[in-house]
Amino acid sequence: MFKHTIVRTPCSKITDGITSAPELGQPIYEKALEQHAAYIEALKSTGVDVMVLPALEEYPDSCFVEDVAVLSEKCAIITNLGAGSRNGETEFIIPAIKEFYSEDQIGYIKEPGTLEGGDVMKVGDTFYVGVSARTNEEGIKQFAEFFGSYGYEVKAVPLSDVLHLKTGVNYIENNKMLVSGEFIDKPDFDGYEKIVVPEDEAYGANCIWMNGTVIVPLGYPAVQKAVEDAGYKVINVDTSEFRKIDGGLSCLSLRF
Ligand code: CIR
Repeated sequence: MFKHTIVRTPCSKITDGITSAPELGQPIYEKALEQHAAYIEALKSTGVDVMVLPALEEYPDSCFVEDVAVLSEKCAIITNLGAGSRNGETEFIIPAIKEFYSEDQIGYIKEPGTLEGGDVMKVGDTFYVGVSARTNEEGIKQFAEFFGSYGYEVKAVPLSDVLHLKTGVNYIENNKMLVSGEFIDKPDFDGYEKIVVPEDEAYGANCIWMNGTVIVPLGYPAVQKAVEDAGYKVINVDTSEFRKIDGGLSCLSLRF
């Protein structure tokens, strides 16, 4: 069960966030703020507290706080972002992490290693880590050394078609996973009960399990039905403005 979450308020420069889909247009800042506020309420309704960090105007993508750290029951790691323009974001998460973890429980990914939290999917005591355009082998090696020393297992999963691992595969507990695109047939996930997300709802694969409830992005009816049929209570949050810059539900928080 999760007790805590950390989020960061979107900044007005969110309009300049990195995107692979410029055809969707720029996010509308005011709407992003409204959607972010609704996201916070959805998190709270699942029984967690929410630490809300202030906007960082110099970093357009800084509301995607999932990428700057990976948190677990026993330890935490501060990442080293593969996206150059986002690189300075990590220093602003450290004080927040230190409120929950002692100095010796915190590790750091260092150059030439890169790793982004969106590439890390926790399944019990196992971490699957995507080898992506943002996360390299050296980053995963450092990650595995650190989390390995706390008894966690780390498995690398190469990916090619999407930004991050969790863009296309998300664990919703009870041995169930939402999978889309290149992850549908990946042998790494053979032992799990796969909920296959149709191609036209691929963005909807990025759902988050929160203490028995699954938060599903608004507007993905096939995903929603599949998650409900799997026995979960569903809450919807509209993420249309974050989608325009490749962000989804998981990217917007750290959950631990
Ligand atoms: C980026 O390209 O870094 C942002 N525009 C989107 C980050 C999404 N984060 C995530 O999937 N964890």
